[in-house]
Amino acid sequence: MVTANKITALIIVFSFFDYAATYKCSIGWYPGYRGNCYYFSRFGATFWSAMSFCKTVGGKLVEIDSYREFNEITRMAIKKRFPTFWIGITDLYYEGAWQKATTQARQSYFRWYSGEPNSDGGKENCVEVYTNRGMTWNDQSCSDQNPFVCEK
Ligand SMILES: [Ca+2]
Ligand SMILES: [Ca+2]
Ligand SMILES: [Ca+2]
Repeated sequence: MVTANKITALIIVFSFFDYAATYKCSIGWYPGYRGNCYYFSRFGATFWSAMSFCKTVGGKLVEIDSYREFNEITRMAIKKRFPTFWIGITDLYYEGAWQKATTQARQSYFRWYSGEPNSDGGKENCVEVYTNRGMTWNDQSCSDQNPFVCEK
């Protein structure tokens, strides 16, 4: 029989795991998908500056591994009122071959806005998220300035 004491003990154990998961991330980072920690920049930067910033703080420009991860970080970006933000996906190395910017693994999950990617002007090689257009993606010039999300 499950007693009230056992239930209390279970609640304490689970609260501890919640606490451990929350505080695994350093100050300013949010816990999320598969135990990762996420940082949301308060400033805009080019794609390459965003990459080096994330590296400097011990992470990488966020790489989207699944809809669940994308959905989690985009909802947080919406709360922070980011109109757009960079994610770590590029086709800089080979036009039309989208890969993760840091690990260079092939990107298999996509969520393009209608008509994208269009490589406008033949020089759009980096991916930004439109938070206000159904959380979809656009290929954009890498020298544009956007807020961004780091992951570690
Ligand atoms: Ca990821
Ligand atoms: Ca391109
Ligand atoms: Ca585009």
